[in-house]
Amino acid sequence: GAVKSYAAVDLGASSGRVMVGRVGTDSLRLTEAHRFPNRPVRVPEGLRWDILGLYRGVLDGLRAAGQVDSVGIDSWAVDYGLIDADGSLLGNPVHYRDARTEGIAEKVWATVPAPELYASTGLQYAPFNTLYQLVAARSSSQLAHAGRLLLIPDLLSYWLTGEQGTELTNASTTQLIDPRTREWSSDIASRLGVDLGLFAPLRQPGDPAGVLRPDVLEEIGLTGPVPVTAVGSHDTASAVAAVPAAGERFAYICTGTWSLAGLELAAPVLSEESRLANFTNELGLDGTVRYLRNIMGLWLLQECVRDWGEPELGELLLDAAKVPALRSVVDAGDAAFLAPGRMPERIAEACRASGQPVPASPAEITRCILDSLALAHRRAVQDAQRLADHPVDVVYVVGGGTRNALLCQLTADACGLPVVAGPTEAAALGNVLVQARAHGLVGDLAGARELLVRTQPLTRYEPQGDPARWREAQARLAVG
Ligand code: ADP
Ligand code: LRH
Repeated sequence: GAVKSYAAVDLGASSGRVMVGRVGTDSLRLTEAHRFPNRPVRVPEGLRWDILGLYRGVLDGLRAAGQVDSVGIDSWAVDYGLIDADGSLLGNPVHYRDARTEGIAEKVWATVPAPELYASTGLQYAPFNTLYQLVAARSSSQLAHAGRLLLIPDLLSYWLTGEQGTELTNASTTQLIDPRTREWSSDIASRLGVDLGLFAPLRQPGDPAGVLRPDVLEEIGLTGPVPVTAVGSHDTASAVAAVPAAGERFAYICTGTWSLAGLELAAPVLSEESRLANFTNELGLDGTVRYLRNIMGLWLLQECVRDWGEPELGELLLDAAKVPALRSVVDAGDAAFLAPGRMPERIAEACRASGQPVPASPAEITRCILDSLALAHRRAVQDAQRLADHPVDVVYVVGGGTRNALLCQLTADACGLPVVAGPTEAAALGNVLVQARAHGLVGDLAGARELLVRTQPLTRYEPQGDPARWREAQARLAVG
């Protein structure tokens, strides 16, 4: 049958890439057209995304991708650009690791108590949820001059097409969507002084999102019309869509800058117990809910590697594999690790504070990070099953962390479950599959996942070692 080509723009917090997916009725091949670093910039007023640099990377990538049947865009969640009445971007988008949201949650909870906010929006507490960012910016002159707010993928889509929309999966990370109705939560917005009129109309994954503008086509050397298709524009929504699972008895961990660990459910879990366990209910494809916990993820290692002057990752991981297991662990779910800078010292300090041996060498610190991530994966997978009453037999690991065999094996050991690792570029594949579906090339989510199982290389890790060691390590943190 016919093979179609789709460009997937996937912007992660550490790198952006433009991938090309070639999809036929029984084939799926993904190749990288262009990859570029995503390096935020600290200016006097705070930490900002280099959005123009990213847009340049997208254009370069689309040029390298060549003629495609459609383009889809996904990125990290929660952040946005503000647009004025003339259609121009007002300032550089603020980075979710910026300090402006410190202390804001308490202000919000004084108006809408935290339990009520959770019951209405299903989102875990994270200081960077768009809602808190908007409350933090309430009296800023940029917000006063803004006519429109576009989430990052929607902003890039607007620059490429001239059309504005708000894609649903990413909108669900604003904390302004009700996960039961999958519509705006106007009551929460009005009580907190957020003008929902700032948002462009909601779009569903698979909806058309315009065509590349003539000047864009000219700049990247393509012939129009090239449609842009809304995908699961939250990178984690796209990554979960590309979890190569069958049936329902599975957990997933999307590992990259973050580890997002949890379940795919048919309905949100909004219990008080779930809130206290800090599980979120983000919206996925086809009416699904992504019930998961944010874990600091490989950010911890990225920041250490930056501090150490960028040593070769492969060698560092080989050395870490030789360090004895579980000597010291930190709470990889702790928001204390959110801000950039001084990461090796912060990890050492956390070990000292909980009365454990203090890791010193890069190999020891790396080992501590990987053990701690595996431990946090275990806890999230266990808690999610209990809170959602949804047992699993297998854990799927997708994203950049699948290239870290030690992390995958430790995750299997800690969870006491087999881990199936791959695909590495899950978000881009989920992005491509939604485009292919919109054009009738693949069936439902289950059909798309079958295609992944048939076409993508996957690695299986069986659990090894004594699970009691992980229980003991967990107990150290609970005491510390
Ligand atoms: P994001 O989308 O959040 O930017 P990725 O999914 O691209 O993140 O994952 C990036 C992470 O993948 C890196 O921080 C690194 O830890 C891991 N990684 C990338 N390449 C390798 C490699 N060759 N070996 C081991 N780990 C790797
Ligand atoms: C991962 C991710 C995650 C969000 C965070 C802000 O890239 O989208 O799902 O919580 O970035």
